[in-house]
Amino acid sequence: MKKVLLIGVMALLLALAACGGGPSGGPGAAGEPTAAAPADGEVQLADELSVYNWEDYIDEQILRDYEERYGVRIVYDTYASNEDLLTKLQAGASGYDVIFPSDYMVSQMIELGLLAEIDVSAMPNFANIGAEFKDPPYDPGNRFCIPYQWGMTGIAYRNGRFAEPPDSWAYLFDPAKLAALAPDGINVLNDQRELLSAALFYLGYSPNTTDRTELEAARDVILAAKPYWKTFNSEDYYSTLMVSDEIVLSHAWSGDAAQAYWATYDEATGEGNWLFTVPQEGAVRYQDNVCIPANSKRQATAQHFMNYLMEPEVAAAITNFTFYPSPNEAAKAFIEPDILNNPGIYPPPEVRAKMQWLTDVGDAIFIYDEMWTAIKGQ
Ligand code: N2P
Repeated sequence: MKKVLLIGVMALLLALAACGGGPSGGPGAAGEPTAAAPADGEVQLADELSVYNWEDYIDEQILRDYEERYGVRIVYDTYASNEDLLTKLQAGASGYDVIFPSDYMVSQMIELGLLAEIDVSAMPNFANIGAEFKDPPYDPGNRFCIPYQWGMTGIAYRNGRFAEPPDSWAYLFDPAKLAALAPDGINVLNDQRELLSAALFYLGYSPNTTDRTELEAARDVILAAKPYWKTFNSEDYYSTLMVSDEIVLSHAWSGDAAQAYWATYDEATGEGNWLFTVPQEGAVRYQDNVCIPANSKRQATAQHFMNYLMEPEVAAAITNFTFYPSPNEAAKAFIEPDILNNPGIYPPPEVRAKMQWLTDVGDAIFIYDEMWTAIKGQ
């Protein structure tokens, strides 16, 4: 006991000594070393890098490997939605060096001057990214971001509970269907663009509409269905609601649904408890990205880390853990064949054809915000 205490005191003293007496610690405190200019093609790495990602979106061992290889300590934190990320960045000195916004949010952030320019020509592993994922409309020329992973939004449902796959948004919005399901539990994503777009698809409108009347109709469909929903959760729903059998149906991101499938996989039956379907009315397809906030003080280290994420084995390890498809062509050789051949993870062309990207809706975002406040407030 005494020994433990003593070690504790010593650690505290060492920590204080390291602080040098001044205010320190926390992300963003120290920048990159500037004293000695790095040799050609080499980067002087900072001691620390602050990485801010979606919940359950990387195997944290990948971060530990980077720390070990390069001696950079990674401070890791997670968020639940693009809007939460935006709010953090807009609040000013977040201290984050690496962030993972989706397509439409990248455009919004570029517009708001929140992202630092990157230089993909200084990232040799950018060559591993498939042509289809480069130079996206939301970031022409990849001036700000590299693609990370992509996926689909649809409906996850309990295996054995439905006679037919619930492949319509009616399973989230039609009170006639909801009455029978509600006692067993329904979850929706706590995400304004995602939930409004599900209602917009259901009504036959564009998920990127800027028309107030259409958005009000989507809001009303959501408000009518809300009493039947148990939870709004896009953060840990796969583990706390799906795997633990608290619900039978969830508005879901494809990889999270696949994680629930494998977490409940039963060797004896050869099946998991959760399946995933893309509603026939259409659904969102997203591409998430790796970018650097404009006020990051460790941009060279952040770029070095981004290049690491695009190593074929690293990108494959990310997909093998998250079950989201990788835009990294060279990673395919290292991705589990069960994942590559799973149409719920890598959708076939006819499913892809039904899917749309969310785009920046410009000033109409204020109408979206207003609808969301009405939805969450009641
Ligand atoms: C993973 C979150 C996926 C991000 N839990 C959806 N854009």
